[in-house]
Amino acid sequence: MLKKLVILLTFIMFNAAADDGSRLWLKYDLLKDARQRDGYASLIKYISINSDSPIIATAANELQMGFEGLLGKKVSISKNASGKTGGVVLEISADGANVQSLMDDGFAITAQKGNILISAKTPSGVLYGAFELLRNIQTGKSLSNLAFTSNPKVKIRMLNHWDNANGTVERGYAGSSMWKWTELPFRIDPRYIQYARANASIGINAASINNVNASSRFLTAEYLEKIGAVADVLRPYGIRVFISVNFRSPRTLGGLDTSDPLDSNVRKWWNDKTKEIHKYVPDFGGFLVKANSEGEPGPQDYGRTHADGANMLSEAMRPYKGVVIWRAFVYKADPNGDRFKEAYDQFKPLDGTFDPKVIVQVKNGPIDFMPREPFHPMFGAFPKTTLGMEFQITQEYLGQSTHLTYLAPMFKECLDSDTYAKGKGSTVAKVIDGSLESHQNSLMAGVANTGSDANWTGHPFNQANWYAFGRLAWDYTLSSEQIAIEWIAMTMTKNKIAQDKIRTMMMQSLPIYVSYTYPLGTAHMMGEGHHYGPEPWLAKSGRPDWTSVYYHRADSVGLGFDRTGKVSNALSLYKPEVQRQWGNADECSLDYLLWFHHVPWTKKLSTGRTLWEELCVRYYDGVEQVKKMQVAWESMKSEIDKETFENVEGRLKIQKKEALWWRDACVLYFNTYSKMLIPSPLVPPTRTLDEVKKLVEIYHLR
Ligand code: GCW
Repeated sequence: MLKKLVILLTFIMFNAAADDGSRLWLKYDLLKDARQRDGYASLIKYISINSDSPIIATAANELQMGFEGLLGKKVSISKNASGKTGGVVLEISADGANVQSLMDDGFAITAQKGNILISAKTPSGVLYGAFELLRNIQTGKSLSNLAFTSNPKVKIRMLNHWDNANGTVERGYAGSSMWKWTELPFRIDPRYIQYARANASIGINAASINNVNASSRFLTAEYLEKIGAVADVLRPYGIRVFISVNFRSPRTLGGLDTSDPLDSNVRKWWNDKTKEIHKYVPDFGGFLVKANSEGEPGPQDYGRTHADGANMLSEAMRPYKGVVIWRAFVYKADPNGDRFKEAYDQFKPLDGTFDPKVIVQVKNGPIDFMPREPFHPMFGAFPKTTLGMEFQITQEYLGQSTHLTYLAPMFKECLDSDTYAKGKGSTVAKVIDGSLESHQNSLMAGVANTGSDANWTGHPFNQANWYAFGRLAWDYTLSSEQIAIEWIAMTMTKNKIAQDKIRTMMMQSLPIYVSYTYPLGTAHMMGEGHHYGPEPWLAKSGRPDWTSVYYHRADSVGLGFDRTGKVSNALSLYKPEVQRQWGNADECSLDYLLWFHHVPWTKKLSTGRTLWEELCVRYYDGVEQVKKMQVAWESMKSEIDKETFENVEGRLKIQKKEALWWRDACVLYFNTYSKMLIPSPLVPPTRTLDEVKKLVEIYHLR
């Protein structure tokens, strides 16, 4: 009897195994509704392929695995079996009717002659179509009368890993690096394959595998062999590998006495090195370069320009398909300047001088991935240069791995912004997809949030940001809500009521985070170095533009950085329509107000409250909203996997504690300038500013 009980308990324990999140949105658990399952199964009896491409094999195997999990049915794969009905037919076709409107990676899914036909011009297109079909089943969509075509908006859809050779990850909050450099090339961690599947499932087709603060080590033969092994794993998933390079490599690695981009020996060194890279990685994606930024070497060290540097590398890449991605994240330390304008000013004279193979990668905003930034003024102002987008998926300034913040609305806010470069409708999205100025290349990059944590991203909800990035790089017209709905259904729960509640939480999460950290267009007030928690009083740092006071400019009169003609005039970098949108403090959206104006504490805003009152209300409201998120989450306990539930529950507790920390720090600190009462019915913080300042030490962040 006892033995039977033990067996039963063991059975229950193993079958109710908690979900560690490692399967991401590709869970493929058996659909609970038998009728629905049978409905799908009746349409899917076999998988047919018409090619030996390894990518097609990936697609067929993925479908087979997905059908087995979701439908509980083993479906065979056979070659050229499309004559029968009831098949999922994967078809590469150069010119069939289905593929006529398709770009290279695009696909069509159609119901034809009793089969589900996935057609594309390229193997990658078929792979993306296969994942789309699986997503349809995972999210419970009907498969009858399928007639669906999809093309990616952007050609290079890329993750940038800021991973170091020693296993650390710059701004990584999910454990250490997922790349095991000491084991490569001999041992291939199975997680590389899971990573590749996850990326392919959302259309990501490129990855730069090392930190942009790059070590030359990655260009040694030893490391190139390791990188080659990674590329071999990613290739069948349609993903190309890029390498971040250190501009000084000809000196540090090649033994030359200069890295001057106009020096013939330096150019030869890069040409030879690029050739060598292609021996290990024949489909090498290209170089990613951070130069003359935050102490990194670059062409300016030799009196040369960014274009000189980038064009030297593109010359080396000329015989090959890949590109050169040159980052525009540059800024000089000038206490009297405005960092907002730096990249624009340095790059503007170079528009038209970059080789067509060069893509200049621009962060979404002019400062640095702040929770809310106006779109970067370079977008729309560089007609002759291919500009790519750099978003940050890892949440350096957005609560890292402990605050729930769904970033799709932030990505969208930037992409949908109108630059007015060629009149109304010249959105940032149209700049970076190349359509506005008819550029051949296009790029959307996201700084990855993946690490060695079992669930890849630390906070379970951070997975949604990886997912949303990929989906938007494929199609930025998708709504944030739609993407959240998909992700929740595949990842979190099948219960409709819980799905709605989670969607609401996700959609509100960014505005909530902004309320208790950076309301009304404030920026850059986080703890020094680690960038976690509040430190609005930070006045001394290695550089003036690494302090907080440089940005918020609080004084006895008011708060905010005047970027109108009266002070920095950064607004003048935008087109007149955009200047009008933000240039007048009475009309500027409150979300952006303090980005552009120094506003008196006593000024009445459109809400009817003074600036000081509005600031307090937002900080306090942010905290209250976090409490509401906690209540909402608790109400879903029975519908969420236990491990995931408790994981999020714990992180929400941290978020509440730290929202209070932000609120008290900022309200108490700004109060020393405004000298106004915290408006009732808000209750003043129970701790003093000095006590809050000490928290930085208590949190061991220094
Ligand atoms: O946001 C800042 C980060 C640095 C980063 C840099 C960059 C890779 O604090 O850690 O360095 O931006 O984007 O180059």
